[in-house]
Amino acid sequence: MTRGWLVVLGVALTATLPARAGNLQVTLRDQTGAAVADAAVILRADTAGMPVAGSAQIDQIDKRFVPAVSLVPTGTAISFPNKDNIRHHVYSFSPARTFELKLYSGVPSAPVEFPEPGLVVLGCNIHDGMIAYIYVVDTPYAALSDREGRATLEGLAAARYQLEVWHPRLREPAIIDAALDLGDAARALEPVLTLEPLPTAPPPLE
Ligand SMILES: [Cu+2]
Repeated sequence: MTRGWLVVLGVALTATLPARAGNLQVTLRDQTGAAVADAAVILRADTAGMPVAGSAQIDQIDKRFVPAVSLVPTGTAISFPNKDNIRHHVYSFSPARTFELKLYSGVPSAPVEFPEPGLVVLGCNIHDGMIAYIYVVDTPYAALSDREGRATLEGLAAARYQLEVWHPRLREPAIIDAALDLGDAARALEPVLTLEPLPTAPPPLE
């Protein structure tokens, strides 16, 4: 095999690759400079397509929901195992998904599906302090920030995206950039969020 032939082959392979993908790293801080964990960093684009639904789990341990914040794609089925030796009564009155798992121990027989995008706030009818958040998104490009306030979105097709951030301490999702051009390069952004006090209880069961 000659060297010239190898060079030609390399050019041909490059030409058949799809548009190259970029990465976005977002580091979130609040108005005091503290890192913001458990924020949903979301990119939307008309060309993004729909996410792949999966499954998830939210446990009840020591009268707390674990994890307290979940980010899931639309269509995800979530199970709610009760790992305490007392009964819980899990409910949501959020418009994106209203449901009730009446007083139970152990693992409910069926998981709960979340077909609509939006915020779902969970409570327990027995324990007022129990609260958790499920943020359901209809885009494949979303990630929760870690303890350092960092979220990385990889494999992004070159496009113009709307960048949103949601967090339990934001009254509504913050639009960080309505027309963020992401090409094939890596980008890093460091938005500052103005956070409100954390709610201490979910909306009451009526
Ligand atoms: Cu409970």
